[in-house]
Amino acid sequence: DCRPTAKARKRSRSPTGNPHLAFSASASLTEKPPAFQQPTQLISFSYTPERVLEFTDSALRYFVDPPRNAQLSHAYDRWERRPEGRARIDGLLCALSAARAKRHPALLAGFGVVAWRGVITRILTAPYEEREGWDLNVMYVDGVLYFEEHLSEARLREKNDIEPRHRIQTYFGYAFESYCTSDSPGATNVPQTPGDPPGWGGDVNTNVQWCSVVRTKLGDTRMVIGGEVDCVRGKYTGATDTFVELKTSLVIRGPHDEVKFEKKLLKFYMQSFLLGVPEILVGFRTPAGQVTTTQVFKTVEIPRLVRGKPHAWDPAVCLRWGGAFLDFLQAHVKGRPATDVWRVRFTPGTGVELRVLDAAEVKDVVAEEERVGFL
Ligand code: 0WD
Ligand code: CA
Repeated sequence: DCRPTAKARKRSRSPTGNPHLAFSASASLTEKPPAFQQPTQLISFSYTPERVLEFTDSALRYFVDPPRNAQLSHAYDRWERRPEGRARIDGLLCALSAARAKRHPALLAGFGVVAWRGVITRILTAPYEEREGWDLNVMYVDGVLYFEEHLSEARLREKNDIEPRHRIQTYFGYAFESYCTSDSPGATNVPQTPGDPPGWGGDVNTNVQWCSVVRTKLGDTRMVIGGEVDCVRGKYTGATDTFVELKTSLVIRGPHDEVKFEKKLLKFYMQSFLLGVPEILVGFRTPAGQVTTTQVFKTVEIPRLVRGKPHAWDPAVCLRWGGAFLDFLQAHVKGRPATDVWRVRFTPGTGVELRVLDAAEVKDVVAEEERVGFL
């Protein structure tokens, strides 16, 4: 049992007096990590080009082999870009009520956590995160923890004002998705606009997304997790076993790059593992955005690739931390009014701190929610 004892919790107050969970509290390496149950899909949905959520698979894409030496800067000037906002949980909640109406209610009972996959990825990879801190809003209603990313106004501005040099790198990832997917199974991509290169799957509109909502379990905690799925291989059956995640990464030129890539694999691994995505295709690109090679990674085999190396990571550490994190939250929010909104702040290398938001801060959260609508 890696839960901190009541005594340990009392001791682990930060200088601010807020409850605090340090990595060291979940660090016992001999303990068996909590089990993670194979995810099964509850429902899927699509965001249209106008960013309208609909319960169809209109945004579902099918995998095709990308052309050789694909150029990822293509059609950058035609990118329909969604402004950076906060990833609100509304869409997921909407999908959850649709699933409730459609599916057997027993499938949806007894949940302890509802969150977007990206949030759970951040939580589980925190023990290895060296640079980027994050904040979450947490609500606890009828025994369920709802997590939502919180970006400060400053972080939001930062994300919207990113340098063109960095913005195009983000675009490279979307362009790779265009080359690797088509809108019907088995179809090859036929260029639509004069000047499009062979295999171009259509211009990038980042409003469009296909999302899958799954049920799973970490230790004793049942979870509902939603996330974007890039495409499926072959036919779509409603199971997660044909899902494919697409990534781009800089070509590996030496041992230093290799270490960087292998550290990055933790995020690739965890992100795909959480939705039950079995396969990740990485396009290795030059700094100017030309794909030189592609490589398929089987998600379950990734941890073995880094095992024993000096910069190795271990998924067991992440799961143990995840279990301790959920226990910590539940211990502190249980019995408190459902109207309370909590803020979790993660500091790299240290751990997390929990505090309850004051009335003005809660008002801000609600106002943001109304301003941004579905994201
Ligand atoms: O607007 C925002 N700040 C964010 C919105 C941040 C993170 C997610 N989201 C949205 C997603 O668009 C989706 O509708 O929340 C929903 C759930 O996403 P998720 O699957 O939980 O997100 P995550 O695992 O963090 O990222 C999955 C994909 C990314 O793929 P790569 O291969 O880069 O990991 O979602 C996309 C991206 O394609 N994505 C975004 N698209 C537009 N704006 C953003 C963003 N800020 N973040 C991730
Ligand atoms: Ca992707």
